[in-house]
Amino acid sequence: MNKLVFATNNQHKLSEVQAMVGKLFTISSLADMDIIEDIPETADTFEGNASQKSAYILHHYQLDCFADDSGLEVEALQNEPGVFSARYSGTRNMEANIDLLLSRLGNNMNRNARFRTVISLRIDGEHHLFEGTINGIITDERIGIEGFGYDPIFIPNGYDKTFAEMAPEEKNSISHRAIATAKLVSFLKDRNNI
Ligand code: ITT
Repeated sequence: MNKLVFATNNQHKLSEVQAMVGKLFTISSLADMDIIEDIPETADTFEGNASQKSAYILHHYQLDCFADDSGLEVEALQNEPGVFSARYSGTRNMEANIDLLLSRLGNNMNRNARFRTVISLRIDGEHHLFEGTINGIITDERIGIEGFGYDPIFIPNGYDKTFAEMAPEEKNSISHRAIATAKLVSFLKDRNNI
């Protein structure tokens, strides 16, 4: 069994990625490795933050690993919340983060948005980046209870339901994280001849 360390404290991300890589790889989170500190995320891009998280774990713990930085970009809000998605309202409270986003967007007719993920992989002294994007629109109110984060207010293009109305398998087959993770897995399979 191939083991990989996913430098995240977000249990939802961990479950999504483990479901996507299935039996090919076993993913360990930071908690599984007894790493409990808050890892700095001070860059102003997803690429920068993902790279910062993976570099931190490599340099402090000498562990090959990957990290994901992700978030929601809303066109009419000049791509906010972006890298501030987890703490848009100044706290990690998702109720407050969604309330703030919906109130800033107000009745704006432009509801275009996209979720983006960048995965940074550190392996054998090399650094590789994998990106995934999904376009959609922001709803007027929350719909659905599945998923996490901004899922209740995001309808991907081509669908008539939010990510939070989808079963995990459905979201995991189309999401930004699914796209980036598929690139990561394909890279690792090629490299390991599996
Ligand atoms: P780690 O840094 O420990 O991985 P985090 O939750 O802080 O966990 P990020 O810094 O990447 O992760 O912030 C991403 C935020 O963007 C996340 O907390 C959600 O609010 C939102 N987000 C990311 N992916 C999402 C998804 O698939 N569905 C809904 N919201 C998502």
